[in-house]
This record gives sequence, C-alpha cells and structure tokens, in this order.
Amino acid sequence: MSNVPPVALTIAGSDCSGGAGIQADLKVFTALGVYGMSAVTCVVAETPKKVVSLQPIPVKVFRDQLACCLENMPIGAIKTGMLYSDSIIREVKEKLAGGGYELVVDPVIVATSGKKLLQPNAIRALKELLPIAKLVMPNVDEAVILSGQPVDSLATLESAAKKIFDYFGCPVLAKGGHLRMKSATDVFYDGRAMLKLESEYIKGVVTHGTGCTYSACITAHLARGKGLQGSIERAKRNITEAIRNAFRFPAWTALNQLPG
Ligand code: PXL
Repeated sequence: MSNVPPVALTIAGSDCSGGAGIQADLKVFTALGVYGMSAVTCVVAETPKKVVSLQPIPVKVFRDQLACCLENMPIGAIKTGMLYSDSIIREVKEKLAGGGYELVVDPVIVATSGKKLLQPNAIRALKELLPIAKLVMPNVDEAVILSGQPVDSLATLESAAKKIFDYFGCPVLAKGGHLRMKSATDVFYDGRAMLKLESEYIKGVVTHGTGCTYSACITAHLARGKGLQGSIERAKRNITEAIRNAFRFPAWTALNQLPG
C-alpha cells in the first residue's frame, strides 16, 4: 500500500525561539498535512524581541543538506526564507534552476526586530534568484528594495508589484500589512491580473514569524496541488486566523511590539 504524503522543503534560518524560520515552517507543514524537510542556512539565537547572535552554516554543510533533501524525494514545493549570504543564494539557484520546482521566495532582508538577516552584498544574488521562482512575496520594505520605488499606499504597493514582475518575471504577492491601514491588504500580480487580498488588520499581537508562516502556508498548499492562486487565497485565510489566535506568552506580550 502506498503511504506517500505531499512533501515540502524549507530553506531558511533556525529561530531557536520557535516562532519564525525553519521551526515555524515545519510546524505549518505538519499542521497542513505536509511532510516537511529543511536545509538550514544560519543558526539564529533570538527571541521575538532581539537577535542575540547569528552563525551562518558553512556552505559545504548547507550544500550537503540540500543535496540530501533533493535526492529522490517527491518534493511538491520549496520555500526560501532567510538565506543570509550570496554564497548560499548562489548555491540554491544552481541546485534548483531547471529542476521544475514550485519555488516560493520570501525575500527576507530584515527581521521585525530590525536586525539584518541578509548581508547587504547578497541583494544582487537574491534578485538573480527571482527569475526561477513561482512566487516572490515581499513586505513593504522589501518591495521598496526590489522595485526601487517608495511604497506608502495601496496604489504604490500595486505599482511596486508590477515593477517587480517586470524586472524579474516572477509572480508577486506584495504584503501590505506594514502599511497600517484599516485592513491588511496584500496585492498579487502575475502579469495578467492584479488581485487584492483583504483581511482585517489585527492590532496588539506579536507578529514575529508572520511572514515565514504565511509563505510556509502557501508552500504547503502548493505541495498539496492547490495551484498558485488557490494556495495564496487559502494561505491568506490561514495567516489571518494565525494572527487572530496568536499565542500570548507573557515573555512575548511584554514586548508591546505593536501598539494599539
Ligand atoms: O521573519 C523573518 C525571519 C526569518 N528567518 C529567521 C528569523 C526571522 C525573524 O526573526 O529569525 C530565522
């Protein structure tokens, strides 16, 4: 009897505090019925409040993890999160290009706490990875960097999404949560349609790991064969519920990260 579940792979950093990175991704995969694998890029000692230290994984060790994950496994979808260095990003591109993978790129550049999670000289390599992606999903700050234009409204978020698609040729989900509007509206553009995905803006919760969780949801739904638009729509509902039901550990809520 066959017992083969859908499979997804996350290529990301380790967040020891369990809310972001590899840990968040693997929890999401399990919650959505997908077998998760991981290739760790970096080990980050952190809490939702602060990054204490960050240790990149040697490129050879990263390469070996990726090779093991790709070897003969029926991978339905892959996501990248924190990649950190241009050598890791070039390794990812070399191994995934031409493989026909459904690749979701969360272009992690800065943590919510403000710490840089991508070396400044790696932005170029990150941009070179985008043409092989099925989806790139920048937040507002990342959309500014990738599009080269200011973003301060829904209209400018839409024009940034269009530019990113034109520059890199991959569909874009530009996340508007940081615009602090009444609703948390994301925009999706794939060269044809510009879709708005709207949800209530939920105030006063710790949002550390939200981006990781959102992209992991999309990856899991892709692995389950839901298609790009179907996966994004399902994931938007999942992430809204996850934020609404965010765990309130006393040590974290003391953060008062988001006023309101
Ligand atoms: O949310 C961005 C992010 C990605 N990856 C790792 C992180 C964080 C944020 O802290 O720690 C490992």
